Amino acid sequence: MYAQMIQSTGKGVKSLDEMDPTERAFQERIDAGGKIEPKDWMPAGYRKNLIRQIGQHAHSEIIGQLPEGNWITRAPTLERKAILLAKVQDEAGHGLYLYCAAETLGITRDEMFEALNEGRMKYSSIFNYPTLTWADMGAVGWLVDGAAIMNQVPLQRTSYGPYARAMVRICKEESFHQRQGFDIMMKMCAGSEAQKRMAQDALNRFWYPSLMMFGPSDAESVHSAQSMAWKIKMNTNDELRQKFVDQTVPQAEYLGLTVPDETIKWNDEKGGYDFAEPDWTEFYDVLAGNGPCNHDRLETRKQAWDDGAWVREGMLAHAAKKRTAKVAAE
Ligand code: BYC
Repeated sequence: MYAQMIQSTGKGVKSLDEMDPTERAFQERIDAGGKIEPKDWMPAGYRKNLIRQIGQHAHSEIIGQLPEGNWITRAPTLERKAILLAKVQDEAGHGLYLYCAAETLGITRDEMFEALNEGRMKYSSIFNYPTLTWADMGAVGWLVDGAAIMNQVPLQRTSYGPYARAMVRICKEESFHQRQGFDIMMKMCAGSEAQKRMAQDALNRFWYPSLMMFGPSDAESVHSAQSMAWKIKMNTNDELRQKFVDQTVPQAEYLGLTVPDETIKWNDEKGGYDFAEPDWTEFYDVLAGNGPCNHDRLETRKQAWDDGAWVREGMLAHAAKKRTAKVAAE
């Protein structure tokens, strides 16, 4: 059933006049800034689209631990190791809040994991790129968490209550993550020539994949129109990408690094930078499973799922035993 639920929602958005009275009341409540709670009536498409987006978001947090977890044992100092460990643990927590938020919509965590492992649910394209040097930990914090914040701060106002509330805590933690990444970049850029070259190389490799995190251009976005009407998304993909570029270019200048886009130029008229689009063929290729790390990431997740089977079975057996004991005592 949920395999069908997580398929795409079409682009067509009904006007108020085309809605039946229940749908219309629902839409008017959203338009007035009201929150939708788990037991409220909601259109099937709203539920389906939310499960898709929150589920994908949760999976991204969990898979997002892998490229950074890879560096915990190799962090250059004990302090950096402790900070990175805390950050990776935060990502696990974000995944768990988000799975809980999705569960309030009637899908189980097991169903979501199954859909991820079978490739029926996505996770952010960014995590299919490798983290090759310590500077990549800086670039991931600065750019990837920076992009995440840009996308997630508005989601604190999303119409679905459990999702909006989960985003409040997540955003606080993401701000710390972004700062620690920028701090690594500052240290590397103030270090030796070799360290500065590593920082530049990390920016070169993570710039375009970070721009891709915001999704396809608005013209190609399948879900934006309906998601914005329902306030599942608060901004379009291109709006957020533009804001991210405008925020990040001065930060790169501050670091003394060069954004790998020769066309980047401040545009007075629009009050933002003109910049080159990412290679969308590469984006769709990564989404299709052909990025440098897709195979590795999924295999690691499946292995973790299989390795954890004994824990799940043990906990279920324990819960069943407790239930039986409670019934016997009544
Ligand atoms: N990667 O109609 P569109 C983090 C898919 S976690 C993969 O524009 P939508 C972090 C999209 O799903 C960051 N797939 O979609 C964690 C759709 O396919 P389906 C995750 C992508 O949903 C640990 C199709 O392309 N953040 O930051 O309106 C450590 C058409 O796209 C991507 C969230 O998930 C992508 N980049 O907009 C550090 C935030 N882009 O589902 C950091 C919540 C698009 O029809 N999510 N697709 O098969 C969102 O805001 C929106 O879902 C998106 C995409 C902006 C990502």
